[in-house]
Amino acid sequence: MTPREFRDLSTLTSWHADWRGLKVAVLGLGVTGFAAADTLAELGAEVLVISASHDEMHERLLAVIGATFTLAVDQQSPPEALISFGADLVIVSPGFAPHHPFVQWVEDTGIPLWGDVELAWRLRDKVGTPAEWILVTGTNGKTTTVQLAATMIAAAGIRVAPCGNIGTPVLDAIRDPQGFDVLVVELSSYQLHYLGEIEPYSSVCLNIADDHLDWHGSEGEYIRAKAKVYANTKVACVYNRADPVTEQMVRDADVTEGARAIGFGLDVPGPSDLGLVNGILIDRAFLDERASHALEITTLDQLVSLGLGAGHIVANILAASALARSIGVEPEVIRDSLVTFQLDAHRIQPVANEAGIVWVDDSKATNPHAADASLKSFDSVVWIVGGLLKGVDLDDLVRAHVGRLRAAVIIGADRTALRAIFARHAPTLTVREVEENETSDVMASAVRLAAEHARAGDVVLLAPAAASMDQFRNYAERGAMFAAAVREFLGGEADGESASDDR
Ligand code: UMA
Repeated sequence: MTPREFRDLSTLTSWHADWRGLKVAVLGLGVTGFAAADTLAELGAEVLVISASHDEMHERLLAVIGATFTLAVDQQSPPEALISFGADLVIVSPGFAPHHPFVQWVEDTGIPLWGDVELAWRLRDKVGTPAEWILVTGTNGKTTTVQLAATMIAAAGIRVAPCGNIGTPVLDAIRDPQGFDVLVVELSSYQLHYLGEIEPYSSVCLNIADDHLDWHGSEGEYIRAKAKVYANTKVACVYNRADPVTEQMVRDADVTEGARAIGFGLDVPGPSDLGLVNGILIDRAFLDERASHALEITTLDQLVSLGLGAGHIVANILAASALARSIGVEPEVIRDSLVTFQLDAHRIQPVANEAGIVWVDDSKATNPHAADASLKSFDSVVWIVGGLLKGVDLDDLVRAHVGRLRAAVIIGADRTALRAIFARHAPTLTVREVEENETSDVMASAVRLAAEHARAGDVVLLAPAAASMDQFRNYAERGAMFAAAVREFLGGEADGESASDDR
């Protein structure tokens, strides 16, 4: 077979380039796939969208914008529609793993394959001067840090949009009619895997722990993907002093000449760092006399009074401050912006406080690293745990926290592994299980079992260390069902307002 000749895509680096007639296959019809198809159709490309699921609204809209849709429920091999389309380019949604048969076929065939973030980077000059991009990744705390950084930057009067894995595709942000000065882009390891060459203004990898090993195939691949966040950074590569892997990533990164490495952490900062001294959050990076001076951002007392005092949240605030400082936001502006900042729901959120027992929804703790931060915040815990473990091991987590556990309640699919882990590291602990087939009322049963063991002074903590999709639509639904079950169980007396915010 003669190898196919592909169209030269090297000139397609601008919204104003000629994209007309380009044949583009888009894999996936979720928010990413639709944003990609919509953008490319607007640019005059010929678009074919292929996806396993069938969202009627998106499918109808595809017809309106003139794109073609093929439903491919069987994903063992590429559909005929994709093979015969003769694509010049394929845009892949982040949910498609690298070993997915369609992705493999595209790579074997040699068709250029981009993620949506690379496409957005090429098209970022649609409106006025392109925005600077600040990139945020890490195993945990990405969304909170993106929201914090965007809040701090907006408080300085800069037009800024949070986007990416947080929920708004970057392609939607770059097509905003007014345009932005800065985009704070949350990138998942999936998006980073498919990322081509981009030049961020500043970037951070908050932390690294095992997650998504099924998707990436190995820990090494996961870390390699995350490390791409620092490539070509122009101003500040922000890393976590408590996580040497992130520092090594910065050392190994090929950055733009002049970019600086900036550490953040809960300990005393050195020059070029942000950190804590005697309960004060300090910047020793973004001032000329950093060898001898420091700038005060805020105090731990103030953060505690705002409900932002948990260690991992303070670390996120320091990382976000480093990003905001890198773009020139003043420390006082950062401090003031925190006063109105609210953490999203399902992130270590107290939902009830009754008879001395605090019920806390940290459904967002979808991996052991997040559950570790959550468990660390409390002394005596009845722990609701389990779901889809994503190939990740919970041995260390259980071993580390057995001392603070009053009891554990197992939910979700991957229970055999969990049972064995508790037997190994906590043989005397009371471990209860919600029956696996009890899918309609998992949380009602979990709450009832937890209440049997919780005593005054305890926290009943939903921090499952696992993904939710075996029993719930997503972590938000899991958290909402937990909160509803708690209220139901407590007889409708407790509500979010009356909940204690002690962490
Ligand atoms: N699909 C297939 N085959 C596959 C995978 C997906 O056909 O093997 C199809 C589905 O049928 C569906 C579409 O692709 O039609 C879904 O695409 P997607 O899974 O890439 O999801 P999107 O709706 O495009 O949302 C994605 C991110 N989802 C994932 O990475 C799984 C969203 O992050 C992100 O907000 C959005 O892009 C905008 O950037 C969600 C997430 O769970 C919140 N992220 C993971 C995490 O945070 O841990 C990585």
